[in-house]
Amino acid sequence: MKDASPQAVYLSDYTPPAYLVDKVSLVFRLDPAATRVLSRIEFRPNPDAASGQPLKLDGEKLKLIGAAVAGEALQDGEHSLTDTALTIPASRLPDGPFVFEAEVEIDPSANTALEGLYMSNGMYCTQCEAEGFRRITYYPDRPDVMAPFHVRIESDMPVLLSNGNPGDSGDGFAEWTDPWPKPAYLFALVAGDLVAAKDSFTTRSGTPVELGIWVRPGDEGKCDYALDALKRSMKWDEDVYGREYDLDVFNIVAVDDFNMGAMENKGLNIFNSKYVLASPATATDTDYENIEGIIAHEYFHNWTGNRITCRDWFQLCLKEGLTVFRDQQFSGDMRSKPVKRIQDVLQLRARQFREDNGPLAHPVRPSSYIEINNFYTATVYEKGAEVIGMLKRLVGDDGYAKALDLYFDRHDGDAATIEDWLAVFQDATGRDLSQFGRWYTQAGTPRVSVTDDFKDGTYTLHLKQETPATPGQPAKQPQVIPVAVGLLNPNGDEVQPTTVLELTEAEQSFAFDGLSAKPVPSILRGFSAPVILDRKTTTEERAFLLAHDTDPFNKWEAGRALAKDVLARMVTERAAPGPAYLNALERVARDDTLDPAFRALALRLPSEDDMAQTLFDAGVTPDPLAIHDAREKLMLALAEHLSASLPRLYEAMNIPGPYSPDSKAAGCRALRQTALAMLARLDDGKTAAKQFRDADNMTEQLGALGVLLSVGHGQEELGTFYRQWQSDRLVIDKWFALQSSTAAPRKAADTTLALTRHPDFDWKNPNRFRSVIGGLAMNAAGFHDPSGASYELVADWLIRLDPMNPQTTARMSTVFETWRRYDADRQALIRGALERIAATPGLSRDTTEMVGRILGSA
Ligand code: 0A1
Ligand code: ZN
Repeated sequence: MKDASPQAVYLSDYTPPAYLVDKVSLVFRLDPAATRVLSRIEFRPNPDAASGQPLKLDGEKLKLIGAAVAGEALQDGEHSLTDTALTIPASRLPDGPFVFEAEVEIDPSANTALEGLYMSNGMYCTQCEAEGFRRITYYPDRPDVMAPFHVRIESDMPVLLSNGNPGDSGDGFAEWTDPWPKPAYLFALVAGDLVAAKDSFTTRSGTPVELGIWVRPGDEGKCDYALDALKRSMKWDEDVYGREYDLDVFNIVAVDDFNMGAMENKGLNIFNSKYVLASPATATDTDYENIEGIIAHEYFHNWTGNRITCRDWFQLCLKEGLTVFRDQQFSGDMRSKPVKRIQDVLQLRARQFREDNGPLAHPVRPSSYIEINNFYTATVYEKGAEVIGMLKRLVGDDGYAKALDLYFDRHDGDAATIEDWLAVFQDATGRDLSQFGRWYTQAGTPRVSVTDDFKDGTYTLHLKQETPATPGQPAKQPQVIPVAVGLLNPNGDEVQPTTVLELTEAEQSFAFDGLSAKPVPSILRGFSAPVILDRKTTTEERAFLLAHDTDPFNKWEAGRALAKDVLARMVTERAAPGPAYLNALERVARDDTLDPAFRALALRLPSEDDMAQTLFDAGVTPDPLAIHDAREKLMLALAEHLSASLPRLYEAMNIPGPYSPDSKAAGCRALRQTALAMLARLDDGKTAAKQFRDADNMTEQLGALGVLLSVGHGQEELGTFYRQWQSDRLVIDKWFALQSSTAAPRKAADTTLALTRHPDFDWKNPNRFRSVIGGLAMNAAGFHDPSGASYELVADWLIRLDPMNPQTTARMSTVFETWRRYDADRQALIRGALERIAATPGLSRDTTEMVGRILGSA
């Protein structure tokens, strides 16, 4: 890990592998500190590569016991060994196919990075994406080398799992065969004292599949929802994409120590337990929603990622953008499409726009990287999904369906590229996508500015696009931007239903004629492109769209824009919130024809971070404390304005009967929670305290506790909560996160410091670390406290975690990515913290790259 001068890898340097693999056989003799891995790999020269090349196998942190080529042991001098590779010269290799065998020793118990084979709570598990397999044995660890795997696990652990279908098993061993050629990053092995929640699914062609969710004994009662989500995902992929599952078993394992959300290993998905385990008493509605989405995401990877994988890691969005797009479609179908779209856009703006407008901006398909693990980003995932949504809009639903069928037909079993993907769309639809391809190569969020005029019954929209410079990309070309537009008459009727304008030039005008009055435009309906829309407009027009727009996304967007205008004026001019906004929101709150989940979203105020970015974009240096205070005041003003209807709303959203995680019930609870937060401003938390006492589910218990803390109460309840849930790791994560993320701005650093001294602060567990340290960073005003205490605390902990777990440290360093938004004093403090991290001796390649890019020096 401790490379002195990390080297960048470039897309333009891609060369095909010198050798392909026909078959892999692995034997694992598991031992916590000295696991032996015996490999037998059938190689053959790649006909598409230059001949006579050496065999270069990746390998890190491996102790080589012995190796042989074509049955003959390698002698000293017949190979070269470095910290990262084993190389055998061509002269030592037979012409044509040959077998390579090796035995290595690894130490899973010392593996705190959670890449490769490691231990979590006494169980063995693996994480091989992106380049973890090289920590298991010597192998061409690159996604364009695909092979069938046979695995034998020898261990006295009761449950032994790997990819594919089960084979022989007996006392102390189990064998698995995966018939589908796969890259090494999809390899997985699990061994432990586990129990399964089981079910089955019959594919539409009649093949039964055994489903198992493997958890620690005691947790088997918390798998029902995940199992149900899995079966719904399997059915949905058959119905919507025509994709069937292709093995006899599908297993999921929940592990407590995991760097990311989950991993799509072939036939053996490994999940962060947070995205599997749920019961009404311990999981919130958001947890249930995340579980459904992530189970679907990993399952959908079976086709988009596993059957068709990426040629190289630059093509990561090929599998991730498409799979996110598919899981978003699925969740929209399972729940409410408009609500899902709004949630996805909120996420996109909070994570991807933030990234795209700062020092870490990079294209959906980057062209170079130092550490690939640093590119599992919102841009690759979420913007990658938006790009696919735009493609679908441009070619239409039928064109999209045809293109996807062609993609699966043409590329099944391939390691493909974005060029392959676009060629499929061109061939299936006849559309030239050369300009569209810029969405993959240009970083930055395009700004689309709009002006309009109306003359002689013709309404004209003038659109202009501009993408700001991003690191390494000073000048940008115009992109193809689908702008979905509808027009409303001043009386509120729609005169022009949604039509998609294709903005391809830097400036372009679009006319609509035959109109009797100047219409009100509803632009970028459904958020038809990931751009920032810039249009001077009035409060009245926004209130009009909030009341009348037929497009649910833009209806919500109008309310959002109103709130941002109000908040911006409260911050910059100390203006009081005006009646236009308060009355508009009152109408939403009282409109029982609207979906409660939609109303909850419409009543929710923009986050403090969102406001900071909005002000910064408008040329104002954001003061996080002023934003926090303004937001609190606006909340109070709203509460006072709605005071007559809040108790009724709170009661009306109380659904009788036992808790159910379905989206309708969750929507009611979300609106009830919004009402509770406002009520607390009026009754000093009385209703919230009662809800906390009476709650029979985690959504309401945690919701009440959060509200109590936000109005300066809840200390006693924090204790009660802790005592009740002390033995449930996932619930205690919430307990930690709530405190660091909601602490009063000036107390946030101290509160977090105290939490880090709590006996349950197991900082080596990524979930716990993220709860406490990540929670502080989410507390915008507390994180940016002018003393700099929070910056220092976060830096201290990143420095401490880095040698243990570079991946999680590097990801967490992005909390500093927005530093250039702030005033000179804060910038100096953050720079100091970042430089201190950068200067840490032996800092990992992961964190070195991230901190360097954030500082602008890499
Ligand atoms: N492919 C997984 C995400 C993932 C990526 C990297 C990991 O470790 C470095 C782990 C998981 C997904 O998209 O769900
Ligand atoms: Zn994924």
